[in-house]
Amino acid sequence: MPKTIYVLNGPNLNMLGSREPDIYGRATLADVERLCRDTADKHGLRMEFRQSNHEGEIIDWIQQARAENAAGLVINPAGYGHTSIAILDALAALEAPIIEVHISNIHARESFRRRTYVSQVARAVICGFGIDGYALAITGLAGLIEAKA
Ligand code: CA2
Repeated sequence: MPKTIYVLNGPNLNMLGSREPDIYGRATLADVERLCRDTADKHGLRMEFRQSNHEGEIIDWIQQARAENAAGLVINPAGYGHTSIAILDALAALEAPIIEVHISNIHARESFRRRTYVSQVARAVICGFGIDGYALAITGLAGLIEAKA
């Protein structure tokens, strides 16, 4: 049975490709999903790919990942990474490895973007590689999952 990973995306990422191409590039969220699916397939992993503008819905999906014994989780929490203790609490209850991704280099932008609560519980953090960061995150996650098997 293939192992399942979750790839979760926070608020406004549904707008990728439509604005601010200098910061976030021109790829759409559908392009990100395709890249993630190709990468997950390459590693024999099943993938749930989701995006929400609602904090509670993201928390429900993190709890679902836990209930379904997901092998790992990649999250771009977007703005919620900088603000949401509730998402941090949900992630902290997950035993599976968590990889945090940001498309932009959050350390080279406004100072409020430098701190993310999610980083406290992430096994690894990738930022600044554009959407390729998602493929790097899934590849890294696959290595951790294999090492554990
Ligand atoms: O760089 C990232 O991936 C971010 O997580 C993106 C968030 C931002 O709040 C984080 O600090 C860094 C914003 C997502 C909004 O994405 C848009 C993309 C295109 C047009 C409008 C918004």
